Amino acid sequence: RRLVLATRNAHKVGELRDILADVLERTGLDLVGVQEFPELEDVVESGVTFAANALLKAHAVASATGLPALADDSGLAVDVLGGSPGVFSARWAGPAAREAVDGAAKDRANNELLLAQLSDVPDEHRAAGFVCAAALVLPDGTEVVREGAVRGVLGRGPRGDGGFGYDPLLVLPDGRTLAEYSPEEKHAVSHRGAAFRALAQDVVRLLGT
Ligand code: ITT
Repeated sequence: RRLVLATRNAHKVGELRDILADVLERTGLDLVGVQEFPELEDVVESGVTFAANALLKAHAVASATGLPALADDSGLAVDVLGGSPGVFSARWAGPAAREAVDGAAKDRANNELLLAQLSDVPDEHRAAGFVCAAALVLPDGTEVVREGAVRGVLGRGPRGDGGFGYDPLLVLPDGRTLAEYSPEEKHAVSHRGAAFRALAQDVVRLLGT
């Protein structure tokens, strides 16, 4: 039995294969990517919350494929910016991010813009966190969303080579950025780890044999 992962972000695919490894083994479900369905169209992420966008993506893929679908909508919320970039995290640098030739260049453009916007913000006001909404939608329309979050402070420059996106900027309480964590360490504390470990129980309840 197949479960479709409704994301085009290769980093999310890699992280979710790790985070969901146990539940996939337990249920015998086979996680397949959206690239196996070339007819699928891109979903317009018009929601104003992570949960709304995760549901939009999962519903689109579940109804187009007739298979249960999982989606992740996530981003960085900066306190002093009132929660921005939020649902706009992937495209915060706008044209600069769009013109970037690869994902890493796009991440760099987003990170540089955010650091420039916060250059005058003192250390005590640099609190921020990642948020993830994890959605499961079945072809009959049944839907579940679970959320997870991780908090830290934004550094003044990137540090570390792991992870993706804004990971090199978010300094956790132990003084390391998420990009300085191993994948296993990141999943243990991350917004995505928390959201999908919670959703894994719904996968077992709704799709387990
Ligand atoms: P899909 O919609 O296809 O899943 P996307 O990358 O466009 O891919 P989002 O709209 O959810 O996904 O945007 C997520 C962005 O938030 C992502 O591109 C990063 O900039 C940031 N982000 C999310 N999770 C992150 C993480 O674990 N570490 C660093 N940055 C993260």
